[in-house]
Amino acid sequence: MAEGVRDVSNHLLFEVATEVANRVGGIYSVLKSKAQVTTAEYGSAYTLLGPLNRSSAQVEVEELEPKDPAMIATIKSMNDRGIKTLYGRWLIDGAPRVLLFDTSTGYAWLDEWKGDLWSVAGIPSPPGDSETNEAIVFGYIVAWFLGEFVYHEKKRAVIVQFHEWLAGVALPLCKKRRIDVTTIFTTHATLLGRYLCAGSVDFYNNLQYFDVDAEAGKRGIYHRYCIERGAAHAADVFTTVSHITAYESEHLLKRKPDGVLPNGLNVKKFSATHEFQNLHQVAKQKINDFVRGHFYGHNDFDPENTLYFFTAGRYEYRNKGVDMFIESLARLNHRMKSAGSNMTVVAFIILPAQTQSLTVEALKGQAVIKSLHDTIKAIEVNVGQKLFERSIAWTDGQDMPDDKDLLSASDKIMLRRRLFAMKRNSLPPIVTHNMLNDAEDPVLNQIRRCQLFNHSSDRVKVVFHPEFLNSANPVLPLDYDDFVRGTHMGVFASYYEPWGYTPAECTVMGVPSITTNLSGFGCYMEELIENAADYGIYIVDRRMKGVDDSVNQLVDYMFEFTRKSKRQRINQRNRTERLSDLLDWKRMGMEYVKARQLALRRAYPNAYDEDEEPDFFGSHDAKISRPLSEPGSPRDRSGMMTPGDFASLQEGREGLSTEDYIAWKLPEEEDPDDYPFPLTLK
Ligand code: G6P
Ligand code: 1S3
Repeated sequence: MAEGVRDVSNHLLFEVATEVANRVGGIYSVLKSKAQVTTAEYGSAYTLLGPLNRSSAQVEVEELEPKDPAMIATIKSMNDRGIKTLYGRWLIDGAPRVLLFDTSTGYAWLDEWKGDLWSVAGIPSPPGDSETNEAIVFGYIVAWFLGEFVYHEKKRAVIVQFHEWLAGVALPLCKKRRIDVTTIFTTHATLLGRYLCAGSVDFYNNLQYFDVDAEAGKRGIYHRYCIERGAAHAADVFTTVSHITAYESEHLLKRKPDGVLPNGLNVKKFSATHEFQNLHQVAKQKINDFVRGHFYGHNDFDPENTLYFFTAGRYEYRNKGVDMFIESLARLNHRMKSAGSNMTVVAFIILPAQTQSLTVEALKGQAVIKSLHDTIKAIEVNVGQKLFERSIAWTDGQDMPDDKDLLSASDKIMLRRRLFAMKRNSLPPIVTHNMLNDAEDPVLNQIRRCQLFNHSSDRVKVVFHPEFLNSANPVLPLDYDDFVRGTHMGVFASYYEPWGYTPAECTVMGVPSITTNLSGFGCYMEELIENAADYGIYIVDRRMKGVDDSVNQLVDYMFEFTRKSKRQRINQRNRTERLSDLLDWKRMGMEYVKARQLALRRAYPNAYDEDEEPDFFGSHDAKISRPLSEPGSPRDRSGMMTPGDFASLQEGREGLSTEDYIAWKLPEEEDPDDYPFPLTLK
C-alpha cells in the first residue's frame, strides 16, 4: 500500500495492553476509566487487544460476533491456524470492543519466535523467564493480527497504541515487517527506574550517569530492558504519563518522549456538593464499626475525635513511600502526645502481601462487638417492653416507673458476659491477616522499629490490612472506593511514582491527600495550582530536601490537619472535590488525541497539506495563579488550558486547535451553611 493512500480522517484505533478486561494494576485503571471518552470519539472503530484471562473475561466480557469484514476475516484466519480468541464487549462504561487472544495457543511457536526476535531485533530471551515468554508470545500474536488485519482493511489508516513493555514486543516487529499501521508506545514506568529506585541509589541525581546496560544486567533484567527500549525506539510516537517519567525515559531508554499523556479519571459529578459529604459520613460509620471491633477492650478514644488516614497501592515498600509514611506516623504520634492533642489518628496501610488468612484476633474483634450489639438490642426490647407495661399500669398518685427496675437480673448477666468477653490482655493487633513472612515483612519490621504498638496512650494507631479491600470481607466489609470516601486523608509519600492514581482518586472523591513532587500527579497539581494545600493537595518536597526534612514536612502536614475543626475539614473536602474536573478524561484525553494526530502525520505525511511537523515538547509557563480572594482558590486563568499546556504534544495544524480545548473554570463554592443537612460543629 503506497504511503498516504490510507484514509487518515476515518481511521481505526487499537490499544494493546496486558490489562484489558484483566485487573492487575494502573494500566487497567487507565483503560477502563478512559473507555468512555474513547468510544465516544471512535465508536466501533476502537478495539482493545489483550491476552485472554478466562476467569476475569468471564465476568467482564460479553461475547459478540464481529461485524467488520476485516476483523471477521482476520479472526477466522488466526482461529484456523489454532489461535483461540474471544471477541466481545467489555462490560464497563463506554462498552468498548475487545479482542482477547488465548496466548497458550501460541506457545507451540515460542522457540521459533524467540529466535526470530533475536535475529530481527537483537533482543535476547534467556530461558526460565515466564513473564518474558508471555510477552513474546503475545507480541507475536498481536503482530500477526495486525499484519493480517491491514491486509484485509486496505482503505482506512490504523493507529495502534501499545501500553508498557509487556505489550511492546509487537512494536519492533511492526517496524521490521513494515506493517502498514502507525504506532504509539506509552510507557507507564520504566523497568530500570522501578528497580533502581527500589534499591538504595540516589536515583534522580544520577539519572544521566547510569550505565543502563550494566545496571539492567546486574539486576537480571537485561532482556526485558531490551524489549522496553526496542519498543520505545520502534514506535512512531513515544509517550509517557508524566514529565518526571519523560525525563527518566530520556536517560534510561535513550529516547526523548514526544509527549506526556497524563492519566485521567471518569469523573461522575454529583448534582449537589452535600451528596458526596453524606457518602463520606455513611462510609465513615462503616470504618467506625471496624475500628470498634479491632480495638475492642481499648476503645478509649472518641470516634468523633478520630481521623482516618491511609496509604494504599502496590507493595513496593520504598517506591510507594511506605517507609516514609511509617516513620512520619511515629513522629506524628510523638508530636500529638507532646501537644496534649485530644485527637486520635487511625492510620491504615492497605498493601497486598502474601497472607494465609485473617487472624483469629481480627475475626474475634468483630464478633465480640457484634455480640455486644445484639445483646444490647435484646436488652433494649426487654427494657422497652417493661417500661411500656409499667406505664400502662400506672395510675395517678403512684411513683413514676424507675429506670433502676427496668434492667432485669438476666439482662444484667447477659451484659456482664459481653463486657467480660471484651477484656483483653494484649494490645490491639497491627495486622489483620496471618502473614506468610511475618518476621521479614518490611512494613511490620518498620512498625516494630518505630514501636507503634497501639498502646492506649498512643495518639496514632496503626492497622495494616495486607490485602485489597472488598465488601465481602468479614472484617472490613468495604470496597476500596467506599473505604476511601470514609477516610479523612490519603498519604502517598512515593519515591517512584510515574503518575499515581491513588491521590487522584482521593481528589475526585473529595478526600484530601498528601503526595510528593516525585510523583507525576504531585508535579501536575503543583504546576497547576499555587495554593494546592488549601485544596487538600499537600505536596511533600522529596527533590530538594533531605529525607529527614521531607519526613518532617509530612509530619507538619498531618499534624496541622489534626488541628482542623470539623467545619474546616468539611470546607476543605468541598474544595478538594471541586478540583475533580481537572482530572477528568474529558480534559486529560486531549493529549491522547494529539498523540494520535502526530502518529498519523508521521506515518502518512502525504495525507496532510503541509508536512512541517509540530514542535513537540513546546513549553508554556502558564499556571493557575494565586487567588485574589481569601482564602486562596485556584482562579481560572485567562485563556484555555489542558494538561498539555505545560509542555507536551503540540497540536498539529490541521489537528486540534487551541479553541478545541475545554476552558476550565472552578465551580462556584457552595456555602456549607446552606447545606440541607445538619452540621454538628465543634
Ligand atoms: C459530612 C457529613 C456531615 C458530617 C461530616 C463529618 O460532611 O455530611 O454530616 O458531620 O461529614 O466530617 P468529619 O471530617 O468529622 O468526618
Ligand atoms: C504504573 O503503575 P504503578 O503503580 O506500578 O502505572 C500507573 C498508570 O499509569 C501509574 O499511575 C503509576 O504511577 C505507575 O506505577
